[in-house]
Amino acid sequence: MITLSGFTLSNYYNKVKMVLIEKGIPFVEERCAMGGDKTEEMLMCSPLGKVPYIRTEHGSLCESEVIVEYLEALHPQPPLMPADIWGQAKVRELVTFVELHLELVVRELYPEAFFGGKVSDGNKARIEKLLARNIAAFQRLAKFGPYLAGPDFGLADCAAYVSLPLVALGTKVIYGDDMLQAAGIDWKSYIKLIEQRPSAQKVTADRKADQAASVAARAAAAAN
Ligand SMILES: N[C@@H](CCC(=O)N[C@@H](CS)C(=O)NCC(=O)O)C(=O)O
Repeated sequence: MITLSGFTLSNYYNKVKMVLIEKGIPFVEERCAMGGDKTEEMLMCSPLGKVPYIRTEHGSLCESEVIVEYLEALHPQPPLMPADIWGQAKVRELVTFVELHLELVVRELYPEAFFGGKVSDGNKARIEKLLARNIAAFQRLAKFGPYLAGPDFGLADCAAYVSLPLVALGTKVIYGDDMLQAAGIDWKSYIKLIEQRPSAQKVTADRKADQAASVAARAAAAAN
């Protein structure tokens, strides 16, 4: 049985969870606290102390894209990658744009956008410029036809479903403008389409439940 470790606020954790559900692979979740101690046991599984990682009968594996490609190879049905090698490469290209050129860039805004921290004005200006360029590039590649890579749902959609809303929300909070929407990317309709899938409904419901529980726990701690 595969154990998925991490927390449901993590987009990368939710991407892997969505793939496990899509493929009907049995798994158990092992929640670790966000910002919790990076124990030696965790670092043995994920040397950068990042989530998600999985534990399997063979050992542990980290990096979400590595994990989902492993799952795809292990359980080819139902396929979340095109059958042809070119199609597979195009999916990887899209995932790289979503994660490396969009999410990883906007991630620098999260401390202020979502966690009550501060991002310097200089960094905000630098990130805005870079994002504008990267969003335009992503727009050239993304098909939305209706799925990210074309007519079939797949791994690119699992990556986009969990990360595009963060790009939109992060930029909206920091710059007052959802940069995806401003560029003409109708990401909300796309997310609605993906949300028809039970896998997306499940990861979102679990994330919201955990968020509500942590808000309640903080309120209770503040009241004491
Ligand atoms: N490239 C990694 C990124 C994972 C990642 O950034 N995870 C975040 C949560 S979304 C994390 O563990 N952050 C904690 C930390 O960096 O200490 C992947 O795809 O798995």
